[in-house]
Amino acid sequence: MNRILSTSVLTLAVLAAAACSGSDDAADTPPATEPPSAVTDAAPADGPANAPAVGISSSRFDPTEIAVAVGETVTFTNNDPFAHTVTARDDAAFQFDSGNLGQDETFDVEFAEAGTYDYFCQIHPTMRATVVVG
Ligand SMILES: [Cu+2]
Repeated sequence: MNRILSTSVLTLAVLAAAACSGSDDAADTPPATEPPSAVTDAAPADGPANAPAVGISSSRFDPTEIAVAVGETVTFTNNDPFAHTVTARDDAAFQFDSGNLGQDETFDVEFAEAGTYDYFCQIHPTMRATVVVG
């Protein structure tokens, strides 16, 4: 009785070893090569000319500082549903004033000389920003 049982156990052990050796082959399979990475850095189509522009949204000039070359024209656009101005005056090196700009109205200023030009909104004097030319 004991002898028969131990023979059966040995047989099972041999079968198990054979099964293990079969699965070893699968482990040796080289990893799949990675697919070529997709090109994801394509730049979006260029918008209209790369002209310097400042938007006005939520009572803020955006950007609050913009750098342009001498002779460039900056276009200011009011995106708020209420009026703002784009104003530099009094002791400013270069004075300009848009007057009240309604929603979606624009105001262009050509900066012909190098310098740093601070401007503000007359209606909301805490709105301030700067154009750096040069
Ligand atoms: Cu304003």
